[in-house]
Amino acid sequence: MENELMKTFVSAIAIISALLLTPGCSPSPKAEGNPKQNESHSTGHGSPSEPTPSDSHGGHGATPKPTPSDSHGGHGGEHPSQGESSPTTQAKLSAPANIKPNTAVSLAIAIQDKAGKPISQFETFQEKLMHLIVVSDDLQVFQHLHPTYQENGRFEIAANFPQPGSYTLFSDYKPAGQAERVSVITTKVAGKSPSVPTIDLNQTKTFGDTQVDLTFSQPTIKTGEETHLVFNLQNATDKQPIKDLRSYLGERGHLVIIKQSSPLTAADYIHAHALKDTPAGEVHFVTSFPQAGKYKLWGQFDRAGKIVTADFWVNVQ
Ligand SMILES: [Cu+2]
Repeated sequence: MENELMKTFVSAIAIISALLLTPGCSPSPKAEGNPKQNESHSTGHGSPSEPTPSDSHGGHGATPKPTPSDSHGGHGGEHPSQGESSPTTQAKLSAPANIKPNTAVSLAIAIQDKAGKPISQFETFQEKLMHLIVVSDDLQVFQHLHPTYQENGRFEIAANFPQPGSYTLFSDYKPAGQAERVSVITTKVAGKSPSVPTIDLNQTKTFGDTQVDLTFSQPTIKTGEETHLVFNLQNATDKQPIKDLRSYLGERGHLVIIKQSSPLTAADYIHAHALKDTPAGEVHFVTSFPQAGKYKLWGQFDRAGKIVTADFWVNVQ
């Protein structure tokens, strides 16, 4: 079955496009090319593009091991290792032409320079060569995958899209000797997307055996302000701090934040790193939010080998 699917790659390029980006460094980070190239896969929501931030981008990688005094997650140009003037890589997705919900599909992602030449050397960061965050455009579906590197710039991964509608894939990688990049690719899954559920701003939720309380350093989060986010993890049953937290991809936890937006772009994506040396059962992150709006957060933690994904919404003013 996989082979069959692979064969369809040739005729079935789901999209393209890609961009960029070195946070904060691109003269026009929002990418040329997206909307029109994706036209045939557009969502049908007909939403006009939002104005996009030209000056800041979800923060990556400049400082992989933030310390408590380190404002990370970064926005706004404090990226010492990201001074490239032309962040010019792109990701191209090959996927079956007609993806059905809840069906395994093989995806291939080709990383190229702007001229279409494969980039073939990558560096490992957070234990992987590529981190792929897949979200449905309504932000209800979230997956964190690690495609396998083949050769010649090509990564492969088996995916499964649980609901119909449009999806955005944030591929996060680090070409050898260069800054971490995030390229955005999109695809569409056959069928009508479910209606958008209401946004739940509750800060205490239970995920399986784990109750998670999310607290922020400020009562009201404002655009551009450094914000501490604390995930307090307890056993759902006895409300005691969990004692089985393990390192996940080299850190106490991972946090992906995406701004509700249409279309989603790399500027809407923030990957924050956990602070070290925080109390048992607590995982802390520091970031800032580049624009006002609604953001969805997914904190991921390893409890004795099992990944807990804790999602929340937050309003930023
Ligand atoms: Cu990852």
